[in-house]
Amino acid sequence: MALQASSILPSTLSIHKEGKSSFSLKENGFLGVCLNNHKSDFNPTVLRAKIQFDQKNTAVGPIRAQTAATTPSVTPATPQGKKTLRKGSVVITGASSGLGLATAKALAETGKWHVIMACRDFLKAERAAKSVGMNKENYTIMHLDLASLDSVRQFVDNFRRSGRPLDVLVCNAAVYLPTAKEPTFTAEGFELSVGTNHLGHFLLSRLLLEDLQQSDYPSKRLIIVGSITGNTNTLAGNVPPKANLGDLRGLAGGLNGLNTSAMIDGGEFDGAKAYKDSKVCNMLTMQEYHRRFHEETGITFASLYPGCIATTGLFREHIPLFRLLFPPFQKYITKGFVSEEESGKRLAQVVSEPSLTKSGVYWSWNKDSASFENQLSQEASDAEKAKKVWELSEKLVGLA
Ligand code: LMG
Ligand code: NDP
Ligand code: PMR
Repeated sequence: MALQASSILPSTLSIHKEGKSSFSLKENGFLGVCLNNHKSDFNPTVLRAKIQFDQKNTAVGPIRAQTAATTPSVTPATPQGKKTLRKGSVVITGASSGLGLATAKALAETGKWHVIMACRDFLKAERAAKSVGMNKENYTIMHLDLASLDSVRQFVDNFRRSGRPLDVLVCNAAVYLPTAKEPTFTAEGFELSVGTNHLGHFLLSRLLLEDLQQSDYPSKRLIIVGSITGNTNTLAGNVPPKANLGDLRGLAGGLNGLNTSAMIDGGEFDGAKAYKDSKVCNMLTMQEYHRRFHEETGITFASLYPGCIATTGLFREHIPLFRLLFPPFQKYITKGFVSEEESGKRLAQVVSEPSLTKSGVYWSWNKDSASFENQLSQEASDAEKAKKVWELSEKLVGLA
């Protein structure tokens, strides 16, 4: 194992074999290893931009007729006089399979959370919730198709009408189209992977920021699932095709593949690259949220790499040979494999652990499944790029 690992790592990289160090080969497989010593230039205090709530759709603006949060977050009177926290209310996109479902299950079974499963396939979600034994009183399924901005807006309306507070939002859903020869598109004509994974979540989270702010829950969080494969400071992020947003000319052009490229960097369509680029957008967006809104709102913004969950539906479009070999490859060779259940526990920690309230963090876990703050690649922590992605995305989803 060690031989294989070292043979594919650059000679400049030194790895501690055993260890106390958080970057030992064993602890991270060779998954979390940084391939350079890039120090993040991320300084929330210096870089924090002026709060600028959107005029049309977010924070400021007319107070909604129906108010969401009515339950006080702390109910003081128990017989013992102990203060008890009310049930938290968490929206998880793509909770009908894989990581989202496992997270929904982990949170629901604590009895401390009501999970709103925001899914494009209602029946599938219902069957999935039942199949993992979730108790009806701990979840609600609501329709959301991230590949349609109308659907995103409809979801927000429906959610508000439900009268539930929003304490945590988890942007988890994603599509991965590694074998597609030609791009496919969302309802608004954006390339499907970036359109779903990034733009759909961008609009959803921007609209729901107001609801998060109105929540009286003690720890409000917005979590956007990232990935190692978007980070080129890791081995996994160096498997071609590599993520690269370039100068964002394709994104600026609307990713429609007509008068402009379907790829963010303006290049030829490549489904695997489009997915990895979308993950870079997810991680940049989380940091931009942190810079713009953390200080003002107290909301915790976080991203994470939950581990390689090689058995999920994410690989449904890949060739059968890949689907067969990928799990044992990750289990026995890279050692980056995690079960769906374990990954769900990890994301559930980011949702609810009192120790994970730091904002602006990209969480990862070591071989003992202990969380640590990981470092993002240069591109995925580029504040200038984050700002540009934010501004271009605002235009594309109709917020600017
Ligand atoms: C692109 O190709 C496609 O073009 C694109 O369409 C999309 O699919 C994209 O990321 C997805 O991939 C990338 C291509 C180039 O990668 C491959 O073709 C790799 C195929 C291998 C798939 C990995 C999973 C299966 C591994 C099988 C292992 C079997 C063992 C299991 C049982 C163990 C029991 C004990 O990728 C590259 O060029 C890779 C270059 C990166 C680094 C160097 C590669 C050396 C790899 C050595 C590591 C370990 C050995 C594993 C064996 C690999 C066999 C192919
Ligand atoms: P799955 O395919 O199992 O889950 C993805 C979920 O997203 C499904 O519930 C799917 O719905 C939903 N979804 C897809 N398109 C839409 C849409 N248009 N509208 C609403 N929901 C949609 O994959 P994973 O659980 O593996 O992926 C979850 C997250 O984890 C993703 O963000 C992925 O990038 C990330 N991740 C995964 C890793 C892995 O190794 N698997 C590693 C690192 C990160 P449906 O059930 O209807 O298809
Ligand atoms: Mg990768 C060093 C360890 C490591 C880890 C943690 C992953 C995670 N991968 C690693 C290594 C390698 N992978 C190596 C050495 C290869 C070449 C053989 C390799 C190949 C590979 C392919 C072809 N890996 C892949 C693919 C995919 O199609 C997956 C992908 O890129 O989807 C975008 C994938 C993944 N590897 C991972 C993880 C987590 C994925 C799933 C992608 C994601 O969810 O972001």
